[in-house]
Amino acid sequence: MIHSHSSPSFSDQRPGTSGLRKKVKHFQQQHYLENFVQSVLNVVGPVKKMVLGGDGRYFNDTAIQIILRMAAANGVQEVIVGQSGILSTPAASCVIRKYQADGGFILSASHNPAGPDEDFGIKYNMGNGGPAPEKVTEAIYAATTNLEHYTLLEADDINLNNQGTVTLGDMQVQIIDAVADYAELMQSFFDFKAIGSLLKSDFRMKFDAMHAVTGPYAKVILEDILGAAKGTVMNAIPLSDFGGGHPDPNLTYAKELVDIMFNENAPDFGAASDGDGDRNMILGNNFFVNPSDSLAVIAANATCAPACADGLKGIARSMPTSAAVDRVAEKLGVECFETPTGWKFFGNLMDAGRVSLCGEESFGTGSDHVREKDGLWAVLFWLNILAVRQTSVQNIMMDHWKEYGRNYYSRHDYEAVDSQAATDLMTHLRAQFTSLVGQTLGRYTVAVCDDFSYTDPIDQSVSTGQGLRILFDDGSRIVFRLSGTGTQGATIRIYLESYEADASRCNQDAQDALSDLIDIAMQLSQLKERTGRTQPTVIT
Ligand code: VG1
Ligand code: CO
Repeated sequence: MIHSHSSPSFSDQRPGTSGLRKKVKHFQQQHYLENFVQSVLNVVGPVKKMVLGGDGRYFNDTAIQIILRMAAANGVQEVIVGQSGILSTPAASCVIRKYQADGGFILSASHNPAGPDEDFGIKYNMGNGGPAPEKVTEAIYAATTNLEHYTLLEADDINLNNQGTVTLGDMQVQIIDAVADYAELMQSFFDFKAIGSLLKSDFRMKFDAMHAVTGPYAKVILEDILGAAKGTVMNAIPLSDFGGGHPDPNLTYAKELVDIMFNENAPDFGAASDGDGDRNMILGNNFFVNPSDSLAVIAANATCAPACADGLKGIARSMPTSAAVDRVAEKLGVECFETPTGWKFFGNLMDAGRVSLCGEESFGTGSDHVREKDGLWAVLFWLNILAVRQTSVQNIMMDHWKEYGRNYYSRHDYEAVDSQAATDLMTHLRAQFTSLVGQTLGRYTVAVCDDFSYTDPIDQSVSTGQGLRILFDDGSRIVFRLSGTGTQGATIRIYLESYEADASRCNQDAQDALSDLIDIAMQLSQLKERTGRTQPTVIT
């Protein structure tokens, strides 16, 4: 029986950079999840066929059953669910596209910790497999603030542990293998024969799944299909609290892997992915590849992968991502786009056939094989390059800098700072913009200061307020942004970049090379005084 419930409507359901993220306890408030889901269905509907899955974090099971009952009450005819309710974000994108669904719900708070006292998240992806664009998320937000009722089918939970088709009211629920379609797509993209030979040679690799969703995907693809040694994938069993960890593949939170890779007897290649499987970190033997450089290396070596044998259509990067890839695009003679932060801004460019490779400095890389960034895909791309070039990760990076010069790059994150202090810091920076232009700070002269805004070249939609930029006349820059994915206080991100053309000066430590810019950023923002912080929480 279908029941209509009145909903109190909520004022805090505006999706951020990637969906709605809140503490689990917040999501557990009566009607909270339902209010959001009904608003989505009202805005994007009618949805006939949809995909549903999540990263397996705490509350995934409960949320899936609620969404299924709501889908059944809202005229959805078929839902494709990953077995046990699991789908990595890139796999969900793959499945939406493959089965030509109208869209899908992805349940994840990505790299944020999980558990009863931690984070949960939900987002809606469109029929192209990509995150809903800003105009849709804004319409959803408007709907959440004045929803009056939602409908739900009264029914028992359904068992999602076995593959097959079951019915819920008039709706079909197809439970699929969460890994198979994605693994097939990877096989069609890369040279599995070459990668397999590499992995079966004396080449050693470690992949850290961080007890999150990529465990089963990595085991099947790396160990079962490609023949990497058993145990190559560590922390492979997904846990609802990610083992108490912070599933963010960076030098701070992927410490276990970092310790293995920065060691005397380190393997040749190390990689990690995040909670929902869309991020990647690439490490060599005692060597870290900055994500912006990783994007540039993939672009420069793209033809190593059979799917890119004919070259790239074009490249896009988010604004804070370093311009290393721009140099590659220029050399290749392809278009290069600079978009705001968040994968939703790449969808139109990919759909229009303008770009085939996209990336963000936040450990996100992907292509038009799906419409999400894709962690394992990036790892396989590196393996494919290593298999073709038969040299080390470090050598590949050094060769790249020799050819293109190096964009020294770092991001400093100050997590969970007081929200008011963070807003005031941004206001303080903005207030200096006019007087800063033309000023010389140490060896840098300010050329432009602005608040980044973007006009989508395909549909002309405009996004403003995407980050404060201080651009120097030699191409160096400092960018300040407030995170749109955190759930506690505010996170201030400072992005620092400078360019070095001289190959003999490309081997410095990034923090040393950027130390003057770091000082300037501290002075201009008064960060220490305003937040009481003396050190970043995470340095990339
Ligand atoms: C962060 C990253 C951004 C990324 C987003 C979602 O956003 O900076 O590049 O697209 O997370 O990634 P923000 O607003 O906190 O800076 V995922 O893997 O969390 O969904
Ligand atoms: Co993620």
